[in-house]
Amino acid sequence: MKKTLIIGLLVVFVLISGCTSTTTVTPASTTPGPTTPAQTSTEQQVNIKDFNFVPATAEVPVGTTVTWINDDNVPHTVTSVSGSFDSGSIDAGKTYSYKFNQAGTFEYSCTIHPTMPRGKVIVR
Ligand SMILES: [Cu+2]
Repeated sequence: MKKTLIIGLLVVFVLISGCTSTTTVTPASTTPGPTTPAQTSTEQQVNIKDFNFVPATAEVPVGTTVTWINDDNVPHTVTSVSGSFDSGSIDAGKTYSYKFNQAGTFEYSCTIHPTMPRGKVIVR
């Protein structure tokens, strides 16, 4: 009587330990995957407010889409000094987006208001 109980307990114990051991034997693939900075599509917002580009200088990673939002009640333009992009007239409340696929420093101005301080996008 007592022997069978002990055997039964042993069986149960073996079963439990067997179960736990199988669950813990999960192939631990601890090979640290190479952190490849894949082409991330980030976004940056620049507001045009009170005849200013805010922020005046935006630093972004390559592949970033910059969206300018005209918060003034007059039209503005976002015109690259080097000629790589030109929004044309952005009406009040409207936006213009441009994706920067190359590293570099891109200065831009508003052709409607030449006295407006220039803006700059630094792509890294
Ligand atoms: Cu303007």
